[in-house]
Amino acid sequence: MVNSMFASEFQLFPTQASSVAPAVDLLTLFILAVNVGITVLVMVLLVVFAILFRRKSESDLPKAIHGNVPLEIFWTAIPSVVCLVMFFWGVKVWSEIVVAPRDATEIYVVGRQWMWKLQHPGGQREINSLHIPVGSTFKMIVTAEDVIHSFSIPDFRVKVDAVPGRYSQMWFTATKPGKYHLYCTEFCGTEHSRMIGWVHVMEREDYSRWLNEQAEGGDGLQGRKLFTKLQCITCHSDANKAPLLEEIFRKEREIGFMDGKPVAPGTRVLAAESYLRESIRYPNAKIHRGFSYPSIMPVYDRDLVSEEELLQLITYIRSLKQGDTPARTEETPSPQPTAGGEKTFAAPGSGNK
Ligand code: HEC
Ligand SMILES: [Cu+2]
Repeated sequence: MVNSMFASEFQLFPTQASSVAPAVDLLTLFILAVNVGITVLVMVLLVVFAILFRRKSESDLPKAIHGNVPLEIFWTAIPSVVCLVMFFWGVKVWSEIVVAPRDATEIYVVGRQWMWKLQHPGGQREINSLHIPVGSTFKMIVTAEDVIHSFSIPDFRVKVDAVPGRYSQMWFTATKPGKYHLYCTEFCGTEHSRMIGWVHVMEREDYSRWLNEQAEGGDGLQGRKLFTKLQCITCHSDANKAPLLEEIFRKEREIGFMDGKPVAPGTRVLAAESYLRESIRYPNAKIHRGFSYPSIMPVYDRDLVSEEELLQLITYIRSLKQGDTPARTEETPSPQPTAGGEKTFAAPGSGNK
């Protein structure tokens, strides 16, 4: 909320605008109090002792001391206890911040030089701004297109690194309507300092209005277009060629190969965002059971599919209901059985031309 440099708005602490903010502040204040307390104590004793035990005459020689066990135990035990309190308290607050509640609404965040791109589950997209309603829980799934960035909202006391090739998470529940700063807090190049934006926390009615205004196009739709454009459809519309992707999100998928090696029957992985991402970027990392290694699926690297498009594809796959796979538009090569009995297929366009 601190929007100007006027002294009247000067705040020692940022506004507490999320559900975790009070807990974070309390811990911070505790650590600060301990630090200030110890510093003051040491300084005062320094002066007092310098006066009390100063050398009073030339012949004044201090008594030699060879250790003091009780004293040493005392000054080891007390700081250890204080540090352990900080540690366990820190772990408690940290684990609250890290583990998102299950009912959180997911928002995808992509950082790139030098902007934040955000996508709502309904497909609404924003750049350098985030609109959310007060009182609802949101989970950010954060990644980066190019270099490491860091997504930070100080008034919410949350921050997470945006790392290329990885989905990091964080969550928050905004508690006060208002406008809050959004920063990149990892130096990411010349215009790093401009990689900023606003989080608009709105009353529920305002938020629904905003959502409706924004709902054109949408990510699912973009994803669906890509699904055809990138030829995913040529394989993924026929269960004999490739697994159907209907309703696979957050389901357990049985795999046959991992990193090129066969795995025991019944080995399953959860088809969450990272699995879908990996399946598209590195099809050979895990092969769906019943399909051969290496996968016939092309590697969709960064030149073919940007991080943003990848998220649109994932949004589309998430939304794909039973029987929803669009009809194939192109002829595709037919399956060629191999000696092992497993099916292999030619890549689209390579066999029938
Ligand atoms: C040449 C055919 C082909 C094309 C084109 C293709 N795939 Fe695949 N895909 C497969 C096959 C075969 C598998 C199963 C073997 C494996 O896991 O790699 C697969 C697996 C997957 C999986 C994992 C599914 C699961 O159940 O574990 C996902 C997700 C996926 N593909 C998405 C896509 C997307 C998105 C595209 C387009 C950008 C695409 N595929 C293009 C053939 C294809
Ligand atoms: Cu950045």
